[in-house]
Amino acid sequence: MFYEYLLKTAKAKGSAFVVLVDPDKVKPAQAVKLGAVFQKEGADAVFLGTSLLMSDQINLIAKALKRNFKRPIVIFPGSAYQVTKEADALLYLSLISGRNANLLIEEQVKAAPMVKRSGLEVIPTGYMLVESGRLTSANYMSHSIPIPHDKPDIAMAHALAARYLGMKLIYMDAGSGALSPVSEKMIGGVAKYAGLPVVVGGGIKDPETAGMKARAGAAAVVIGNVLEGKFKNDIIISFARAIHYKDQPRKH
Ligand code: 1GP
Repeated sequence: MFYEYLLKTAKAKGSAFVVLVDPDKVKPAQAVKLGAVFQKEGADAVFLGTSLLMSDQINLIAKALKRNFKRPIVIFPGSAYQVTKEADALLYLSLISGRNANLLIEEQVKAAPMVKRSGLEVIPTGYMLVESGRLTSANYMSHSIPIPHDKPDIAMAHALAARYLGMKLIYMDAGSGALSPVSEKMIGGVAKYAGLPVVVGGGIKDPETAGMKARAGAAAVVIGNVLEGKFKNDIIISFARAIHYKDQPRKH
């Protein structure tokens, strides 16, 4: 199960390294090759999804990825249209930082029967958008105001409310291509205060920054934009090393 796997991986390696694949930005043949690179260079999971799905190939991409990638493929959906049974699990997101009823509950209602039929593992996830220095697709598409980046208390209260509502995971997202990622102070504050595993993503552009987010207390660090178009082995491996900060090779 993905949830237990995530907790175990974070405990053993420091944090899990997740690659975000936008199903609109790769072709199935390329996804087959990417799966091999992710598998070889130490990605712990793939998140598959986007704010606005333009194509209808999410099934094909999930299928293609799993030809070579043997770790979890998890749907990170922008809407109810992004459910595919080809994946292993689904982040059942509720946009708790917003007050848009559509993304708090309506998309979830539309998706529920489909999700039940899919047999996917469902992870109830409190999804928070955090101000990032620019208008991101996630902000625009969600019609919501992000949490101010320098107000960890607001994020902490949201995360605790999510826990009391029964959610199992917090996703703190500055949005894809964010100018500045979520701060370490906010990550650490939320993880401690809510006592839930925290996934962090959005605008993390280099391994050093990724390592800092991992050490701040993130259970998983998500890297998307910066890898797109250059899914090269050496870049992937340096992100993996930085995020797996507990898992360093022993010195002789
Ligand atoms: C966005 O958290 C993800 O939802 C990843 O963001 O594409 O900026 O890495 P990037």
